[in-house]
Amino acid sequence: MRFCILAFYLGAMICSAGAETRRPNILIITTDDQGYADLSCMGSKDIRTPNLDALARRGALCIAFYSNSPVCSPSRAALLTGRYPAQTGVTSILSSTRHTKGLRPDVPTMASVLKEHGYNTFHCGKWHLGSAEGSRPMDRGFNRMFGFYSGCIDFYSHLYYWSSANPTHDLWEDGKEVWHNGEYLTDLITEKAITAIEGSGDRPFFGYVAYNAPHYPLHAPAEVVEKFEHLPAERRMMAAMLWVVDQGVGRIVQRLENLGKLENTLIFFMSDNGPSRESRNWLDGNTSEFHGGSAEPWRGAKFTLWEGGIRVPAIFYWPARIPEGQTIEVPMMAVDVFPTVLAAAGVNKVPGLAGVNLLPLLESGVAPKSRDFFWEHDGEVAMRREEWKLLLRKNGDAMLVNLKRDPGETRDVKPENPALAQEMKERALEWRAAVAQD
Ligand SMILES: [Ca+2]
Repeated sequence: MRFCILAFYLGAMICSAGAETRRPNILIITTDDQGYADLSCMGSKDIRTPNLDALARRGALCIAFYSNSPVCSPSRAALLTGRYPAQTGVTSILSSTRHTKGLRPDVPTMASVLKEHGYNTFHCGKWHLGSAEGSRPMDRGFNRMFGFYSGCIDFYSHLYYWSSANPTHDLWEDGKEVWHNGEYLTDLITEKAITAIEGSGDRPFFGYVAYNAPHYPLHAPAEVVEKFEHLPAERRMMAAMLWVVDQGVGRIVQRLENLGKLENTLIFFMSDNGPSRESRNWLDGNTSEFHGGSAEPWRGAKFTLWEGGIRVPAIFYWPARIPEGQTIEVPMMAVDVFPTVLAAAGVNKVPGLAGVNLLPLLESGVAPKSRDFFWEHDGEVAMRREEWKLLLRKNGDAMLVNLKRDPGETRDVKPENPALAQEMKERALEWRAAVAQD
């Protein structure tokens, strides 16, 4: 009898360990203000991203992937909660004092849900979803964290000193302020991410690695800048910063492989919004628009609802499940990542999510049912339905474009399609009213 009981428990332990090893690790990697065309696998001739290119080659490169906002905080809010920004309490760029509140407390995050289901969770890098106590990563489901709460910091001193705010030192580890004067932020983020992965042991992990590059200030190590000396000034620093990010991704992937974890790790990569045209990217006091980042072939950039502001590079990679060598043109968006991750982890659906599970598409080419996509930014609204896109200005003016025939969004075809324009306008306004009430 004793043997039978022992055998039963041993069997249960083996089953449970087996189930545990089958649950994938989840690693989300983001960059900040990296343009649609600013990876070599997206066509860049001067920016070199061999490690991200390798992930794209061995997984799925998504060429119609949308951020849910053209600016940092609401984009990240949507990614981490699976809801449209208006449903999270974060609809614009958050300020960066230590009293700034962020995500609505009642909204679960990917981290809080996966933590409840036994995942080790960690965040490294930029947060920008609230700096006040109660809003920080460890208040929102992360077991561990290393990084900063504000929108950007100096890459070497880790001070926030932008806009009208007074300088604020902004570097934290597991909720405590830490100092790493002179250490390059991108490398620190990589190192801490690797440490967190190593510390996750046998439990599956959920990691959110949010690089701040290539967001201003444009800083990179001198030896890396030298590699890109042949490029024009506005391109040189961007290429150098992205090179260090890419090397970091390569180091993380290599470590996962060495630990035997790579095969069953779902890696998702995206930029949070389009390239910045802000003059503060310059390093020479220039006050003209900055064109160091590229959203080609799209119109617009960060802060706009043109494709260039919201259409971003994205990659899904999971050797165990996602076939390699895919380039996917089906439109998808950041709020789809949460339901996709839940499906991958075998966790029941969370109520209130705005997106869909993309695994059937990624694994076997079964596209989600046709659906409408919506954005809202600074009083403007945009909607995409199939190849049609409607932009509603603050003053009520509408523009309808056909993305298939006019990818550069240059020609208003509302006069030829008045009924469709009216229907889409009504639907977009209904959507705006509905998410504002959630
Ligand atoms: Ca950004």
